[in-house]
Amino acid sequence: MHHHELDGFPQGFLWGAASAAYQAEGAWNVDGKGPSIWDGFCKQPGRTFQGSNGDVAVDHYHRFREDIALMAEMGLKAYRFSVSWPRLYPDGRGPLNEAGLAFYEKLIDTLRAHDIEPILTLYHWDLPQALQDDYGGWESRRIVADFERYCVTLFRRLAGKVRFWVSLNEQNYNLTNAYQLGTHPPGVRNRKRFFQANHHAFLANAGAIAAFRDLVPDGLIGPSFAYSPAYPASPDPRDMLAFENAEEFTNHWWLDTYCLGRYPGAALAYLRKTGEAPEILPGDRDLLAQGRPDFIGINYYQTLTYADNPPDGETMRGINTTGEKGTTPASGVPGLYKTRPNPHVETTNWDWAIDPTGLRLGLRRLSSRYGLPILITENGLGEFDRLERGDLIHDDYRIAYLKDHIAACREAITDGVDLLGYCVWSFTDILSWLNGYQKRYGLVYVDRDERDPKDLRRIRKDSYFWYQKIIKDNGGNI
Ligand code: BGP
Repeated sequence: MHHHELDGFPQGFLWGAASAAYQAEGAWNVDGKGPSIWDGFCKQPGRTFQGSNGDVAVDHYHRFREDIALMAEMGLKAYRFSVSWPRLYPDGRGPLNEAGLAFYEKLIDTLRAHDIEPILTLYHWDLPQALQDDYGGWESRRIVADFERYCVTLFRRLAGKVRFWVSLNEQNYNLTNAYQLGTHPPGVRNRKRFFQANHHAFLANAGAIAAFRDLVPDGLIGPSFAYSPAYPASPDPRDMLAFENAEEFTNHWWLDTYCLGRYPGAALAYLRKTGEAPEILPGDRDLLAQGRPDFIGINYYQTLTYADNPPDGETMRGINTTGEKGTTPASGVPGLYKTRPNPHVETTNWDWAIDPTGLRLGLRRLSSRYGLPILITENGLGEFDRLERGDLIHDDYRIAYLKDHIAACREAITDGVDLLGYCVWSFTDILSWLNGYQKRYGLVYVDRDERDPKDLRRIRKDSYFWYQKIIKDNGGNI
């Protein structure tokens, strides 16, 4: 639909920016923190771009006051960050490490002192290594109780200070990489194990949300989903079927379970036939039903376009981690679907489709299907940036990307979507898990590269000043 006049952004709209503990904090072994599965994984040869890791990252742990001062100057309304589980529980369980919690209390108090709303992510992939070693991490049901205990500690201690909570970040993307592609720790490639680990993550998510209801009655909680709305490559019925398969296996598998408490039927039936379906025990369904969130968090970067894939067709392939444009192979599940480039949209240097309309239609699909408010917990552009003489970064490509996506949000709001806020990924440049430091997302440049942390100086990009103005006008000029 073409609107003649657009609604404005609501009062109190959360204009935010986001980060994650492992990608920003550094201080990987400081103040009693235990190792996470990423601390070890990044140091295995060949795992990440040029062997980059988050030992130092952008040293947010020690520089958070400086970073928050930059947020305050920008007028940022919300900052999304994640808590590192092994900072609080070095062994995943056992006694609480008070020094770890104290860091987040200071961070939150500093944000609050500047009227910046904290959005706290409970889990952004940095599982305590001890739990991986003890019982295989997400592959064991024992994780459900340990995760709940960790979350309850945070609920009890921070209930009065934090209103917005994100449970699991990108369970779909993280566990697909961890158990299908083998590209995130623990580096497994086995679909049966994938669906079982993923089932435990659903139970953990629901258990945390159930506990939240008692302990943080005034708060709002939801998962963040890596949402790539699906397109069919053509109206050929075979491609249409592939598109439906992709929607069900890559989107509804998670979103239906979070929001409706059950797996989508055709996908579950298929997996029962292939022997890959998760084991669902009595009681699981009741627990899942208690996990209905207050909002759907989405991390939106791109749409994906799907075509028919015969039983001997393309298999799952990893992403482009070099920034050499055009090097991403087709990827798929034999017999279900495969990806195909969309000739109607531009791509980034990492081959991600640039598709603001995809954000609008994705917001509409979710809003209509689930009837929940939506919080955009991540959206942004990873690109090479150039630091020019005089400390200037002219990232007009990032401004164009953000502008078009914020405009799509406004269209979606006019379409009737209840949108709570929009977080740019990321506030400062940070580590990109597999892509090193050269794939930059920040509104603030950080002077470091893959091997050399240099002086980690913070420099405002052009996009920083642009977003400052958007916030000031409450998006009015978009
Ligand atoms: C999401 C993650 C983020 C972030 C972002 C950008 O998948 O939640 O942690 O990294 O994507 O992705 P990348 O760094 O791979 O470009």
